[in-house]
Amino acid sequence: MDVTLDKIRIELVQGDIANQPDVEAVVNAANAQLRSGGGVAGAIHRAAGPKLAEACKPLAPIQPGEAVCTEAFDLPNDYVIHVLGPVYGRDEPAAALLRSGYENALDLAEEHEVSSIAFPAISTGAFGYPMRPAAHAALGTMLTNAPILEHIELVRFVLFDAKAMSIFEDMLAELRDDP
Ligand code: AR6
Repeated sequence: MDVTLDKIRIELVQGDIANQPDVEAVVNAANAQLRSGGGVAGAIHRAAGPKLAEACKPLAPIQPGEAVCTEAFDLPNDYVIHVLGPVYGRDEPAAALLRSGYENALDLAEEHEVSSIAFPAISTGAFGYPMRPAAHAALGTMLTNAPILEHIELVRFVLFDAKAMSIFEDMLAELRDDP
């Protein structure tokens, strides 16, 4: 599914965030120490190689809602933007922190004059954020920011399974019709 809003194309695809060769920046659902781990962070660090962990070391730790940018090393992208999402039920206010994470990633991408960026569904795995409100925060932040983006033309959400994909599709349709 894709939708164009204020000249920004929003794409929803099912797949692997570590295998998106046609976007300039990929977003990592990071941990505070910016180390490898399970889920997205594991896939990104494995594909990028050990230099990514080295590049991350001096930037850690980060706080929920923050984002930092590194090179992408062996990944087929130019940049990795590492976002620490909120742990659901612990880091509050959860929705505002999740939105800040997405917004800070967009700001960094704009600073680096990136035209295409791919996001995973931040916080919805190990951090336990329910998919529907997470999709609302993720897509809502894109819709709010679309009019002020200068360089970004494509925002892709890479969803891991069919359930997440269908929740994001429903949410995008809802927000498009009634922003
Ligand atoms: N590509 C796209 N989406 C994926 C992939 C992938 N390769 N792998 C998992 N997902 P998570 P979080 C989905 O746990 O909740 C890590 O261990 C997954 O199904 O990666 O922000 C870090 O080290 C889920 O919907 O991120 C942190 O400690 C979503 O991506 C912690 O987990 C996010 O799952 C971060 O937790």
